[in-house]
Amino acid sequence: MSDHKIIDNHPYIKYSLPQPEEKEILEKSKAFYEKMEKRRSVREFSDRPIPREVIHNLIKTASTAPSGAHKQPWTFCVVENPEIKKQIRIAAEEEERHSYKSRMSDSWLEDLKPLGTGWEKPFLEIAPYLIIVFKRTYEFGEEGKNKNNYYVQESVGLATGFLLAAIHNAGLVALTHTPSPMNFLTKTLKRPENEKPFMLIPVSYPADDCWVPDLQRKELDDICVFY
Ligand code: IYR
Repeated sequence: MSDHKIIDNHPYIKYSLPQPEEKEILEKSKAFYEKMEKRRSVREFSDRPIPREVIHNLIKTASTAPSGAHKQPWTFCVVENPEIKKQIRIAAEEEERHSYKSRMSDSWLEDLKPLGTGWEKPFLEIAPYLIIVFKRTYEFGEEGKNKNNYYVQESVGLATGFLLAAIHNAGLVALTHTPSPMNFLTKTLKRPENEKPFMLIPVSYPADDCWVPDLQRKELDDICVFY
């Protein structure tokens, strides 16, 4: 029996994963939950180096996410050059200083107090890698005929989620940083016109003495409804 076939002129391959027993599915789902429950957004990073190959694996994992019409509308820019990190820090802090001092509402600033955030972003120079996720709103076509991608926000959000899970699974830490506005990243990284910055994610080992806010996650009853 072949494991390839053609349907409507398009190639298909047989999809079959090893099918575990129900007991194993229960154990696996619990073990993965318990692992992910330990993931935290971290703001205290270490400058300990990480091999590039790790970053390759993390990004390949992110790119396994589903996307609208399988267009994979993302680019992951990885910054390891200290000069570029410095430029990014200066530009991000410039925007963030404005935001914290005058653009964000009082209630927003109040909501952020338990997280201990502020306009200063030293981690942008400390973490060995900054992964900047760009969304590709369209692709350049021939003769100037550009092609729109679909569900770009959803697709890139999913890929970023996969990336965060992969980082945590590897034993590293990350922060979903969204300096606002983010357009300076397009210029600094000389990205083409069809790409817009989506999120900036420093990746590292946690600092030796690393602290995070004591936050609780919602209970299942508060987030899930069965019908
Ligand atoms: N972008 C700012 C502010 C900020 C906003 C939210 I909503 C957060 O959950 C955390 C921070 C910053 O990165 O500091």
